[in-house]
Amino acid sequence: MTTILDELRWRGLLYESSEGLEELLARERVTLYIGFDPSADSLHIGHLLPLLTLARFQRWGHAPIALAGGGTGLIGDPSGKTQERPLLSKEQVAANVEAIKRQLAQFLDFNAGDHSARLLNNADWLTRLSLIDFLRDVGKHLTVNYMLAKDSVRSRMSSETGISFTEFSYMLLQAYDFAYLFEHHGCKLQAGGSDQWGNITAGIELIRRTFGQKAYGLVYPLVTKADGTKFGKTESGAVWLDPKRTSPYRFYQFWYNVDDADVGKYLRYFTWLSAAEIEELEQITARQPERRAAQQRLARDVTRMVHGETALTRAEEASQALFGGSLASLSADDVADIFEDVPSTTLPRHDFEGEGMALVDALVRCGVATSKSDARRAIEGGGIYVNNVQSADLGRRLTLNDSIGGRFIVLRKGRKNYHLIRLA
Ligand code: 629
Repeated sequence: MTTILDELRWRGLLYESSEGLEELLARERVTLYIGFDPSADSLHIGHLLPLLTLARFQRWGHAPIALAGGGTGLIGDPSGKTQERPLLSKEQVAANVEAIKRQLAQFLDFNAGDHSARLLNNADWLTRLSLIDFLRDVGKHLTVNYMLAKDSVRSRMSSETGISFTEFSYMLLQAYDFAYLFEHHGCKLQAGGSDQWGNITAGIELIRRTFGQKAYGLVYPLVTKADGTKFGKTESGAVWLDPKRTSPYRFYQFWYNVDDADVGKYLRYFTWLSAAEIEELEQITARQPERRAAQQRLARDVTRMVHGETALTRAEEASQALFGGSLASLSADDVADIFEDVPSTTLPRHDFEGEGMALVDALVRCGVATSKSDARRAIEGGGIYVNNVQSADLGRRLTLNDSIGGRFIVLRKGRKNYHLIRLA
């Protein structure tokens, strides 16, 4: 391999790039950037590929800029959107910028000498730009004809709701950013997902018109799923990078559950594994899909990268809980998260105070057993577990000491019939 493009190529991440980019990257270390609009107070897994792209360039000796769109976030990019979006308040955008800045910084090395990362916010220059200057220095260089030909605009021309002048102008702001970073930070390359190609090429055009110089673009494909459904969405919505929005356990589960048909591609996209390591995991998947070796490696590597080693260990322990693993190290919040989808019964806390409640009675009240004699048979047969510990004692009583954080007791009948007691 001679340039990072070879790596992006074998990873399947090279969708489109400017002519001459290969030669440029073979010749010099460049500064490149990717922009992130603060549409929420957290990034989500749709942002992992751009973050990893910056990190991969940095490992090859190039200097990455992560750009928070504190200015562009006030306008809203129409690219890839079928509908006009409501404006966020200025306060909301500012708060979101602060939240995503921390996440952007996490993936990059800010102490790498000449190729150290930089974290910038386009509000610093866009909000200072006067309307007259903008129309003279930016708007004059690109024709409306050129702008109308972009996919992001064209697709909305025929739509019922159309496109506001505000969103229509977005590409000029992104073009101006590129020209600004070119001039002030020596940035010659902008990367992004394929939805950004139109905005990136508008910037290249503006740089050519204003400075008479060449700039470059590079986009990776949109992440797809073999079954045709949308990547990154679960029943509970997006998969966020913020552990308060998506717990590390859910995050881990998301990756562990990807289809066999997708796992090889995702290992190439989202991990640092070599081609040889990925090919080996693909062979294991073909021969013994039930092992889920490739999914486990994917879930481990991505969870570790985003949430760290400690959270990964906890997520793996939590993942074992539904398979009979120990609950000892789990918090009540973990239990709520893991057993969210199992049947549950809410019982008054005071029933568990002091002597507590006979296990036999609890099994009947929760419907785990059909009668007291059924409950006794199950206990004697060794088929009943309290917090995943077998309980073959007919005299067993459940007390607050059995509760996890004073909130839950986990009953299990047989290998995998779980029932959650919620203390209220
Ligand atoms: C100012 C803002 C710039 C350059 C870029 C931008 C943001 C850009 C955008 N990007 C998406 C986002 O913010 O909307 N106009 O969520 C998102 N991006 C990463 C990838 C993307 C893209 O952050 O480029 O393709 C997702 O993979 O959709 O000067």
